[in-house]
Amino acid sequence: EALVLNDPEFQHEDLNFLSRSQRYEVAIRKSALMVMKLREYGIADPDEIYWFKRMCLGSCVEPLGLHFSMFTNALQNQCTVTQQDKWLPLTYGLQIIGTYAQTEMGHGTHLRGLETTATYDPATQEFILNSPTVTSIKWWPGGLGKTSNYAIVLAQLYTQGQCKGLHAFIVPIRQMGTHEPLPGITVGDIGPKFGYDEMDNGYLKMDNFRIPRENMLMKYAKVEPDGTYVKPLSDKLTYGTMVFIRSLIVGDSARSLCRACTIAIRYSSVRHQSELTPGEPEPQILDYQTQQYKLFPLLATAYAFHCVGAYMKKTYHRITGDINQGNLRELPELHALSAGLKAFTSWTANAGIEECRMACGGHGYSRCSGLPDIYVTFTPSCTYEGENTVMMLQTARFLVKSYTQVSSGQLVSGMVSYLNDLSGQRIQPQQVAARPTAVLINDPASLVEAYKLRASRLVEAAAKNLQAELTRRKSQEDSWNRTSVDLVRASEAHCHYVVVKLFTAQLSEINDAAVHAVMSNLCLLYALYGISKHTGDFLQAGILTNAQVTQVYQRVKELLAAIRPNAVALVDAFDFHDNHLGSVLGRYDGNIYENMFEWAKKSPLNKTEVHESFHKHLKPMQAKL
Ligand SMILES: Cc1cc2nc3c(=O)[nH]c(=O)nc-3n(C[C@H](O)[C@H](O)[C@H](O)COP(=O)(O)OP(=O)(O)OC[C@H]3O[C@@H](n4cnc5c(N)ncnc54)[C@H](O)[C@@H]3O)c2cc1C
Ligand SMILES: *[C@@H]1O[C@H](CO)[C@@H](O)[C@H](O)[C@H]1NC(C)=O
Ligand SMILES: CC(=O)N[C@H]1CO[C@H](CO)[C@@H](O)[C@@H]1O
Repeated sequence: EALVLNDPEFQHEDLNFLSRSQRYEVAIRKSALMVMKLREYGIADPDEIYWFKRMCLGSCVEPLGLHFSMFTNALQNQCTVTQQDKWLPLTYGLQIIGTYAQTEMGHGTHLRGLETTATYDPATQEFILNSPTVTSIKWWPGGLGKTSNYAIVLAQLYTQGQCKGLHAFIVPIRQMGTHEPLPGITVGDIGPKFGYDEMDNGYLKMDNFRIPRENMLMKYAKVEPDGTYVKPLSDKLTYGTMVFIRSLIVGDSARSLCRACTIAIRYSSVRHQSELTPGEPEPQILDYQTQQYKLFPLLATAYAFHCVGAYMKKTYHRITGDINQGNLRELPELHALSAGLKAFTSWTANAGIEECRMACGGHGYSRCSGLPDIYVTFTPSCTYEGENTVMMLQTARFLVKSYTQVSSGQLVSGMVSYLNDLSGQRIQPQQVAARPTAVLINDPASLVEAYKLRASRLVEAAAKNLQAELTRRKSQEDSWNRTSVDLVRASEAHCHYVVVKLFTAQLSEINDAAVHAVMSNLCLLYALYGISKHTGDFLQAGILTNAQVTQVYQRVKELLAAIRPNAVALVDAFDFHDNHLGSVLGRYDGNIYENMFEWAKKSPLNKTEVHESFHKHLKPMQAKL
């Protein structure tokens, strides 16, 4: 942080008063500078690169982001050694700036529906790339519009008259040196979006554009010079990159929610409004119970997701380690876990950021709060790298499969091992309901049990509904569609259980008694608040009694009061530098009002005392009426 903060070349700029084109330029300038500084300082550790980047770019979205992530990753993982020797040095040296062009105007989720073609011509040993329809135009890839000179293009491979499905090709799109689009290539920016102003998400249309045979990424599948197609040994491994990025999104969800909570909680301790007792001074808005009820469960969620993000990262590295040793046993679980938790955490964080914004009243709507920016930058995480509903359904597929295994007498392992208890009636919801309420609402371990029972009930219900649809002699696909609402619900319950479990497990790693007490309250609040929002599930399955639910509501309110004295310290502990937070409302020093006024003065509308439109339009109107 200090390297960037003390560097005059990285002077913090407020993007809010700039046009899209200017914002793009700022982001490119910072990215270029960042790349040079990384080299200069010799920063190579991935975590250090991550934090250095975040500081350099501030709240900018990184137009080179796809180059460093998906593009480089695809080359590293899907190229032969010869191809790596050719492309990687150019990529590391940024002579090649690349992006990952998969999505088309007509298809994103459904990869088999992609229409771009790569037809092999043995006469010249080239692939001919075409975008045959409007809907086949590549649409959305980050950095494609203006920044990149290369793209990994996903296209349907045709050779010897047969379609061999989707394959990846490395495609030059702009001339080295001049950066002019190559003949046969139409490329540009897709226009303004909900956010991502600095990012040139782009379009790409290819007309009989020829690339050498060697530009197909051939580590797994191959096309020989005569056009013979060689199948990949296993197609399971090509998921690697996606799983990696999804596991990172879990950590991003935590960080974005941490930022939003920092702003809303700090502001709520500075803002005074209304009165509780007539004649008394206005209280801090953080001292209204309803305000605490909005913000503290989110604070608890931010801490919970922080644990989950760390767990995902660790698990990814452990299981990919095994995979590299040839052990694929845990790959399905890793896939299901990363898909489900990506969706669960990003949906929750997305809604939470907006809740934080509204909790800041009118000033939350100003861009000076930083909250609109956090929201629009974060919200596409719910869509890209696997649309969330689709992700939840993938997790559900794994859950149903595990349930079926258990039903047929097999045991399952890992996070779904609770399903083992479903066979032989070993599950008894009464066990939780029978616990003294005073124990239940103060004991995270009992609450983990309750969430576990809820998940197993909902997985079972979804699996049984699916079975019932199937026995009505519907097709597999039709039955799946007609059960998908239940399936998503089951996945959500499973993920919720995983989060409560991981957060609870984290408590035992805290040695300091005072910290332990505070974190226990947060963990209890997370678990109890979740129950209070899903009471139907817990009552319907007989996991909790009516009386217990009443106690849960009561305990949630007590916890709000218990957390209040530490609330500001708990967000300060996230340790966001003011430059990184980019929020007048969330300033560390709390000097909000003076700085809001200074901020507003920077508005370009204030350049002149009288705006020209007064003379052009208002004055003539006044004269005429
Ligand atoms: C900011 C941003 C950056 C992006 N960057 C890139 C990039 O760099 N490279 C790239 O290639 N792409 C990129 N994309 C595209 C992104 O990957 C896709 O938008 C994403 O995969 C979702 O696909 P889609 O748009 O086809 O949504 P759709 O699939 O059309 O989703 C629309 C709705 O249909 C539902 N739906 C779809 N299929 C099913 C199903 N099987 N079952 C139930 N419901 C279903 C979804 O749940 C959703 O509600 C980016 C997108 C954004 C917004
Ligand atoms: C999927 O299910 C819904 C709701 O039951 C139904 O309206 C729809 O027609 C089904 N879709 C297909 C493609 O069968
Ligand atoms: C950008 C700009 O010129 N801002 C001006 C807006 O108006 C205030 C006075 O109200 C000036 O101080 C700012 O410089």
